[in-house]
Amino acid sequence: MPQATETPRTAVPQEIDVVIVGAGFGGMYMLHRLRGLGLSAIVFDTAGGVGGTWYWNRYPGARCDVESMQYSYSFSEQLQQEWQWSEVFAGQPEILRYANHVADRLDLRRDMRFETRVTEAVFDEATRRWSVRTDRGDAIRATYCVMATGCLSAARMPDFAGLASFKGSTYHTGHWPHEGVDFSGLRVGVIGTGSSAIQSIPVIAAQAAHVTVFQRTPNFSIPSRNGPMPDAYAQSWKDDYIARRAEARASRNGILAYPNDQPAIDTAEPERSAIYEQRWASGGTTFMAAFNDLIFNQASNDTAAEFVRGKIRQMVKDPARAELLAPTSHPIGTKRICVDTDYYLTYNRANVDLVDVRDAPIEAVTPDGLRVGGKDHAFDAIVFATGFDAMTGALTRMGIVGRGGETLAEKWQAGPRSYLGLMTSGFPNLFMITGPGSPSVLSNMMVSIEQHVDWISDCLAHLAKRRVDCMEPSLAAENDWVRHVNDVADTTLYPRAASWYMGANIAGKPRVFMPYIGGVGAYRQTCEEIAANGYHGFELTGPAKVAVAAE
Ligand code: FAD
Ligand code: N01
Repeated sequence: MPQATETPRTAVPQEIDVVIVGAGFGGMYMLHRLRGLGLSAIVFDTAGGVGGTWYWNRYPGARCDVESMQYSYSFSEQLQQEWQWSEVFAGQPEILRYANHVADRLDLRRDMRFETRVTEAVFDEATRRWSVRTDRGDAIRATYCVMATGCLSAARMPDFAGLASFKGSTYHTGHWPHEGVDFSGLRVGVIGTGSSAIQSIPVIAAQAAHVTVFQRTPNFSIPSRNGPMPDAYAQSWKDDYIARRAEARASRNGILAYPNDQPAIDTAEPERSAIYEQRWASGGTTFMAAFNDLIFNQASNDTAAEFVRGKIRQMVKDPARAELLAPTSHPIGTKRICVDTDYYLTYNRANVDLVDVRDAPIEAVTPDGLRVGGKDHAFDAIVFATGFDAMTGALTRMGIVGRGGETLAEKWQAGPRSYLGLMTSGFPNLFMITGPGSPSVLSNMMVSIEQHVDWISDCLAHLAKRRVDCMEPSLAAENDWVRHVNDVADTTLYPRAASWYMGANIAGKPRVFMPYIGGVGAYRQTCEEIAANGYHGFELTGPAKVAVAAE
């Protein structure tokens, strides 16, 4: 994992309009918009460069599961026309190149400071300013803070006994070495069967001498059907970007999924299976759009789950192994659905083993490998594909202190509370990009990021126009929103899974469904109505101390 170094860098100002934490796609676009408003802003990131997720997650096989033509910025016609994607689903190196291209094109880096962790952000009620400190000794006062810290940026390592004693190498998928890892000739243990594991296992297995996968919960995975980007397909998007982007913004998940507005429960066989077959053949996450009731109705969901289990049984030759890989503990789609290239087929390889750790968990890391159910497994390398303290981890780990000295970690002890996933009461002028309580991880994140950045930018312009410089949601508005987020989640099957959406992957984390499942289109409309209504539910106070050039 790259450490913060003492790289020489341009000095950090002592006073600024906006501090942005995070230089992923959220922080990059936020900086661009703030410049357009004439506000001064600085971005800090622990990483050594831009890209966020795509800077850190360099594990073999890392790639997007939203089509490249859709997983890209839409705010600049020039950008979306000039960039050429080489694959239908872009791999991590290409997405990182894209992020760097955008940073170059918009000249973003001069207002960014890398290898710098924000360690503290404290709101001073007397001056109504945020005091922000970093691990490089920076101390900066800002009117506004924007947390572009990412929903999946706080990597999570299980605290296995004996971890430090292991003689081989350990890797977390979310902090992969930049120079890559050569697994040739090595015995590799992989812990986890989430999206990161499902992408990396086939690639590691093709290189390593032997791979043992430790599976606690099998996941549903759909083939990606990735391939080189057909020129005509890319051009069709470029010719029609305005209309298609608008359609994506108004959709449920920010992706053109061509949803079938027909319930599975009312569809008789063989038509139902034929529809699943079609979706399976075209591949990707849009499988879940095969019918309109899959996330609402258990009996409908069972038909989709059984279809995928049937595919697993067809692909995996050893019937016992196929049963182990076939998920039965949660409705399909209620844990993030995975997308793969040859994942299940990899289990037909002679050099791949699967160990079920559901009932006999991993007991310890030993100097030579892992001990499970009293049995020792020897490895040269262990890959932790064990996920993230999702949605709240980056925020609660930071040392954010609001009114009355209350920390965000304290406020969110029983689960995250926000108004629209954009702000939380008691923490004035602190905005979150894709915060808990917004659609965020349930969507094409590019669509959600752009929507939040645009909303925050318009809001800051509004504050300047109104000559106020302090904004905070009322507790009543926040309570109503939290209730609404929960109510909508409870109409679905999502809360039935022990997922990271529910905080279930972190011991002691409260079980609360964190993202907003009302759909990005409906959510956008709500945000726009609230803004048009004078930012209803927010309290706006104070004299203007910032100047805004343009709206
Ligand atoms: P991030 O990209 O996570 O950036 C946040 C940045 O904040 C990080 O660089 C981090 O270092 C920095 N940071 C956090 N805390 C601090 C601190 N205290 N001090 C300084 N810096 C800090 N989404 C999709 O829509 N489609 C996909 O196919 C998809 N694939 C994914 C694959 C992987 C492997 C992962 C992990 C996530 C994927 N996502 C996907 C979600 C992805 O996180 C978003 O799409 C998007 O990249 C998030 O951008 P962001 O700027 O909000 O956050
Ligand atoms: O993390 P995860 P991830 N012993 O939390 C297991 C996005 N993403 O990095 O399910 C044994 O999903 C854990 O088991 P269980 C996407 O949003 C997208 O894979 O808790 N096992 C699980 O199997 C995704 O959802 C892509 O029982 C242990 C795994 O580790 C999110 O990022 C690619 C364990 C963690 O899975 C996170 O995905 C990659 C233990 N002690 C990521 N602790 C795309 O395809 C944990 N596990 C676009």
